Formats: sequence, structure tokens, C-alpha cells
Amino acid sequence: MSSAARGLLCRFGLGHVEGLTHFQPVSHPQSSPLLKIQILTIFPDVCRAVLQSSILKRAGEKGLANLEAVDLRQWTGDAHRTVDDAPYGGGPGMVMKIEPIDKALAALRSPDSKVILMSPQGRKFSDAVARDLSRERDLILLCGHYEGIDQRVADHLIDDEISIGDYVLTSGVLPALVVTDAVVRLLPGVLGDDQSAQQDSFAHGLLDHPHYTRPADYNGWKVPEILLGGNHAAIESWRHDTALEATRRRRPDLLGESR
Ligand code: 9D3
Repeated sequence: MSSAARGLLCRFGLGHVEGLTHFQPVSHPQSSPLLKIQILTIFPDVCRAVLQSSILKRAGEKGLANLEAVDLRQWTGDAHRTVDDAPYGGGPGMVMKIEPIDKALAALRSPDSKVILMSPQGRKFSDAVARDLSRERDLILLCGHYEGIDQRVADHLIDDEISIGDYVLTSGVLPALVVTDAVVRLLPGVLGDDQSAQQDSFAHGLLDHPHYTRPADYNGWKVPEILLGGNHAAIESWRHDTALEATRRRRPDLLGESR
């Protein structure tokens, strides 16, 4: 696993989740070629706003990833640029049509592409899935925007189907951005050395320990005395103890305990 990924596990205490009982390296090729992610959506502007900020933007600028929002309406043929229609069998809501999606994927995909449908019916996203995806060369994240997508898309046009968790959102756009963010930060060179090295030191499969910065006393709320001295061994031990205590209290499941 890259140092960055290990940092993630520690920070969010995922070290014991779903068979992830020990840390496994993400092995990327020595000079990994760039990862391309295309988010196919009717709201490309929402995606661009996120892709053009902070770490994701820098990953693009450093040439580590090629992140793109693609407007699905490019592959509509009518004046209204229609991407949805009423459901066969009746009922409320609209269903996304297969035709624009099929044409878009035919234009975008290459033999290396992995096409992923973002959907509440998908397999649950996790750190392990993010690490797998970070080894791909070309991801196409297809976002739904209505109550559903014609089932033939899932049956015939995609390689994988992913949900980010058991809550209902209004579309697949935010999930696609969540997946993009989680995958891109795992690519070698995306996080600064500082950041990944620092996260390395948390790598114990626990929730994070508390952090403090100046002032040492704010309104009478004091920084723990031990952090103000220079005893690094004592500080390390305090950090481990508080991390373990936080994990016991808030996420006993991560320690293999029920509550
Ligand atoms: C009434 C059935 N609904 C499914 C739970 C229909 C429906 C609601 C909302 C279908 C799609 C959506 C929009 N959500 C996504 O496209 C989506 C999603 C999500 O809502 N939660 C967690 N992960 C994802 S990935 C895509």
C-alpha cells in the first residue's frame, strides 16, 4: 500500500474493515502512466467546479491524472436534447434513455476503459475498491440523474456498478466525485511527501488522535500539558492511547468488538 493509502486507513480507522486485516500495498508500476477519469453526466459544470479545485486540480497539472467532465447531452439528436422518458409500465418519475448513453460510451471508451455505473444498487464503495480502481488506466463514471436508468444499460453496457453508501441522493454526480477524489489521492505523487509521510505515522488501523495548535489556552480550554513539552516518546504514547480510546468509544467495530 502506498503511504497515502496507509494514512487513509489509519485516519479513518479502516484497517480492520471487510477482510482488510493487514495493510496491503497498492503496487503501482514504477512510472505509472496517467489515470484518465471521465465523468459522464448531464451536469458537467458541477463536476468541473470540483475537478478544478485543490488537490484534484494539482493532480491534473502535475500530469498524474486526466480528469474530465463530459456532457451526456452531446449524444442527443433532438432539439430538446432529451436524455429521459416516461417509464414503461407507468408510474411516477422519469427514466434515463439508453440511446444517448450507448452512443456516448461508444465514443468515449477504449479497450482499456472500465465503465462504472454510479447507482444505489451497486456494490459498496470502500478503501479497498478505491485502491483497485487506482490501478486502472481509464475509468468512465456514468451518473444517473432521474429515478432510474433503463436496465439495459446495467445489463449490457457497463463493467461495474458502485454505490457510495446506504442513503439516497438526488443523482450520481456527487458519488462520482467522491470516487474520483478517493482514487486520485492514492496515485503516486498526488499528495505531497509531507502529507503522506505524516499520515504514515498514524498507520495503526485506529481513529486519529486529537490535534491542537496555538494558542495553548483559549478561553480556559487548555491543550493537554504533555504536548507542550518536548518528550517525544511520551507524546507518541499519549497519541496512541487517545487514538485507541477514541476508537473504543466511537468505533468499537474497528477493534472487532461489538458495543
Ligand atoms: C425509489 C428507488 N430509488 C433508489 C433508492 C430511486 C433512486 C433514487 C435516487 C435512484 C437513483 C437516485 C440517485 N442516486 C444515485 O444515482 C446514486 C447513489 C445514491 O443515491 N446513494 C449512494 N450512492 C449512489 S451512487 C448513485
